[in-house]
Amino acid sequence: MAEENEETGALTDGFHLVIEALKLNDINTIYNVPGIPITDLGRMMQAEGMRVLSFRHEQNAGYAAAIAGFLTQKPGICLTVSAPGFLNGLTALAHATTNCFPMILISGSSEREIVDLQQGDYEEMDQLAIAKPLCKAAYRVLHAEDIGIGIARAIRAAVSGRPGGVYLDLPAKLLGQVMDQSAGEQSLVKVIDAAPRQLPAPDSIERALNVLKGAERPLIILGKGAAYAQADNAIRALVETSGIPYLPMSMAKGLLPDTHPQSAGAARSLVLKESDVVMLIGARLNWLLSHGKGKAWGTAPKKFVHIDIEPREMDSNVEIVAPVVGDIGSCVDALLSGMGNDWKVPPSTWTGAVKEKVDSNVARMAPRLQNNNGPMDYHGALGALRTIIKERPDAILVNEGANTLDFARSIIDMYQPRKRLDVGTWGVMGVGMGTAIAAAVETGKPVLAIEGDSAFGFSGMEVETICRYNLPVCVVVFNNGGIYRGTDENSAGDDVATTVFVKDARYDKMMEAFGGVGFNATSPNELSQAVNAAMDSGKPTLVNAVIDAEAGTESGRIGNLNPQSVVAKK
Ligand code: OXT
Ligand code: ADP
Ligand code: MG
Repeated sequence: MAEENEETGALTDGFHLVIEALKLNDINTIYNVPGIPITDLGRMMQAEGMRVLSFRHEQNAGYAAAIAGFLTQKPGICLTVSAPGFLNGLTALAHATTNCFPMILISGSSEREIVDLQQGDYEEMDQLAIAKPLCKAAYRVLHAEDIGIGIARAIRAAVSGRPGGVYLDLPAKLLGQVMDQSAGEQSLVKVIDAAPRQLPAPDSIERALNVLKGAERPLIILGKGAAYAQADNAIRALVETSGIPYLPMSMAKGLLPDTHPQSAGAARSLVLKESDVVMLIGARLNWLLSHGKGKAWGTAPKKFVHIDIEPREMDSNVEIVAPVVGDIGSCVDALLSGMGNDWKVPPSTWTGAVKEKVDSNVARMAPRLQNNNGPMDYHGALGALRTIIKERPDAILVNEGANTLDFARSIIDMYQPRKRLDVGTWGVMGVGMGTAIAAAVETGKPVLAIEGDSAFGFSGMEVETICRYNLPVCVVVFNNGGIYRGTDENSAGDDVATTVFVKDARYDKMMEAFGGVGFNATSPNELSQAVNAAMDSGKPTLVNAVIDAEAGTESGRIGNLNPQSVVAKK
């Protein structure tokens, strides 16, 4: 606490003001890697009752903070040292911004006077300038009396409007700056209504309802913005009252249970092609939706209704005939009340055709999920894990990889909102362990992380972190010996092919090295037993799932994005 000084009265300093400003705004969890100049800040935070989780690499701490923001609607905080630590955290900050997750990267920095004259300070870098293009806002605080306002600005910038990443630069000198304690207390700011509701204009609602009324083959697409908004009951009511089939984007799965009769998840191609009116709720028409045009969308003319908090998202790729700008909760409420009691559900020729396609795709997949082959294929292994999630619907599923991601997305049904956390808008590998750790810390729920062996390698060292904090995380590494497959060969030399890893690797031993539980599973039955035991015990566990090295395909479901050389391959 503040030191007593007989002449000037009680004093405080930058360290304490940062801590008090965060606590005043209900921010109590920090994801960090210690070092100069923030080691003592972490220690003091812990001493003041905050939860400070130390990672092995800032990128993983950053991914943890990003997903914490998605899960809680409060900015997740990642705390790093200067230059290299800051840069390690920056990928996650950019990822948070890209995915519209609220996060604040707080980094210590070197002496401004030396940095600006480029005189070679310890870890010298103009961090503010570097962060700026990669986040929503970037601030630097130079005076202790501005810490309160700086943190308030960072919080509001992260969560208001379209959420995103914010950078906050805290020079080393600032932390040690001293000021009068009561003036310090008065300088702190409690952010009131950090993400104010944004009501849609009534005429935009009327316009949207008119477009929907004229539809013969309407479709709702729910994106992760809808999951973030935590307007779960209203969204469900809108879908059910409208009678419109809906397609969940990956992280919106479970907003309504995937087994819901209106889910068109298993008829994706059909509904994109055949629909005539599409209402997007918290989903962008980016690459994941083929930009709203082209082959995936068929030749039938489309009209788009778009609900989003960010006005500039409208017409980003195609014309939006009914833009509805506002927060999803308010927009969905307004649409619902505008529908009234005499809303006409879509023709059964449309809903029946969608249902028929869903049923036939589900039935076609079902027998493949039953196989008990060893080594496992994706369907057998994921069939076993699908049952586990069905029986434990409140567990959180973390998922990354290529084939491991794409097969898991369509095979594993989700039943509750915000339970599926994955690679997001960039398809980034490496989010796995940070995401799993934050999911366990923020929700207290058991976590099942289904990881390609390549994907896992990006953050694998964090199994030590999982063991250190004894988190209820079960990691299943889909070990097919490589990126996409383990079978590529290099015909030109002794090095193995670029996509291939050490054969018969035992990732389970990594977890054992830190006191967790390791299993090697060679069949779906073994996998099921091992994962059930892990989920029952809540002990940190890693299951090495031996997958047929030939089972995957290049880049999973997005192989079409690979450029093709015009010169034949050797
Ligand atoms: O309707 P149709 O007939 O089309 O059928 C669809 C659905 O209707 C149907 N379906 C169902 N059928 C039956 N039952 C049910 N329940 C059901 N549900 C759905 O199934 C099909 C498919 O449905 P889906 O998936 O919804 O539809 P589709 O067409 O695939 O959707 C399109 C997309 C684009 C929305 C979707 O594919 C998608 O979301 N894709 C995301 C892809 C992605 O992000 N991939 C990750 C990146 S790949 C690559 O970049 C990798 N790298 C490079 C790298 C990266 N990424 N990052 C960094 C930091 N460095 C490098 C690397 C290194 S992946 C990778 C590692 C890979 O190796 P691993 O070892 O980790 O993994 P393995 O591959 O396993 O070895
Ligand atoms: P997905 O990848 O699932 O399709 P995207 O990340 O592309 O989802 O889209 C999420 C969208 O949700 C963003 O355009 C973002 O502005 C929007 N969004 C996030 N939170 C809210 C909210 N509370 N109200 C309205 N829109 C939101
Ligand atoms: Mg693999």
